Amino acid sequence: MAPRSLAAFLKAARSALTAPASQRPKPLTLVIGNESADLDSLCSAILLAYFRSHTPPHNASLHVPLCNLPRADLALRPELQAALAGTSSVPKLKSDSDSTPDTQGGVPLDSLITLSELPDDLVADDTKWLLVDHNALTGNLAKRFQSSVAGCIDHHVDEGVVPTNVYGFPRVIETCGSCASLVVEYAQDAWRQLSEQEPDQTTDRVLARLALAPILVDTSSLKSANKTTDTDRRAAAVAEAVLGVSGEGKSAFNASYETDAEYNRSAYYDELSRLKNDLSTFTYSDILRKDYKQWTEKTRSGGSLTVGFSTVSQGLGYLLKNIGDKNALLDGLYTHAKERNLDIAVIMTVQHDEGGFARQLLLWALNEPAVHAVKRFVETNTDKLDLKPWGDGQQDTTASDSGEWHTCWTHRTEFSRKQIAPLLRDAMKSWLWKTTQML
Ligand SMILES: [Mn+2]
Repeated sequence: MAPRSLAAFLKAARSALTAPASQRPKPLTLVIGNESADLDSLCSAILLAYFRSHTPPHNASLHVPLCNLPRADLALRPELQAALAGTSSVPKLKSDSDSTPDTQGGVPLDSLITLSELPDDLVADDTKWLLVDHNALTGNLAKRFQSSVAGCIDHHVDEGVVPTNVYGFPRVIETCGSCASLVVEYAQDAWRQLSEQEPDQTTDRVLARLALAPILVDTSSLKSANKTTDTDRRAAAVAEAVLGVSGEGKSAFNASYETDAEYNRSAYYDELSRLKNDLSTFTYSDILRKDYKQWTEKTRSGGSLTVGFSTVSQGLGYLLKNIGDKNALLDGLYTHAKERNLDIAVIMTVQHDEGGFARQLLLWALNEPAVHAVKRFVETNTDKLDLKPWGDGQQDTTASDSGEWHTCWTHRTEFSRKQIAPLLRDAMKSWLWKTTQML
């Protein structure tokens, strides 16, 4: 049986992954979130790996929760440190060398397992992959391990690549605010049985906070009408029942948990939001890769366009005031795009204070085909998204003279990357398809 404490579980999982090839479990099961490596992805992967490792018959193999980021990028996520702390008191930001678990059962950031620990000699045939918070591997992982994807639990548009009916693996794709809610729903029976057979209130409190962190952040503390679903409410109730907070979910658990006097939903949400939205110590390079996703659309004849989306938890006004001026922003975005060979670079912002809640969309098409695809996106979606030029238009260039184009809009606030990325990818595909027809 896998260790009950989260610290010991993560240690065992790391040992399984980093053991010499001959001693590694075969197949090795990995659970991974999407490449933005946001709270939802990271917490969902840890929770699903933990519960499956403790549930018959899956506990026959220890599941490794893999954070979809290089180790150095953990430091860009203070909100994750808070979610892992197992307590509501302001978390200490521990240094990388300090891996002593604290007495609350929480774990430090550096106890997590990242892409930096993924062995180069690990081959697809010796692995099974369970995806959370996405349903298609991306980038290098897709090239190496796509053939071994066995299941998913996700709340994005189905890309149709996760096989159906792989024995023993879920294939759940449902709309809801947070993927962590789907994980809690999937795992709650296992959690209840575990809590009865091997009671450990300290660990269960850490797990409950890990579940609540993304659920609250992704649904604005269950208050966002267009994001929150019944699944989110039920999952939050289950996790809060574990914290002994009375509510409808208490009946889901027979175990009687003591009330965690330190937990307060709105205080926890406020603290996570504050940490997530405080970008003041970061550079543009940090901010653009903190919550980042990239896709390539291809045609059979060899045409391809790559887009990268950086989601930023503050508005453009905040960035220009606190991080660097317009030239610094455009320089930062250009460097970010060139390092990743992007044809289109996108920044999506969330503005909270100055001028009220709003979202901005900065699009930069870096070459002629990209300009065509972006124009197509704008023509098709201006009404739907209610695109309006942002500010005084000084971020904009004209397309025709330079073979590139950047411009900035505000748009309807109910559209996030989850909706806008598929629309832009459709425009890219449609342009690629049209040019193929012309050849
Ligand atoms: Mn998500």
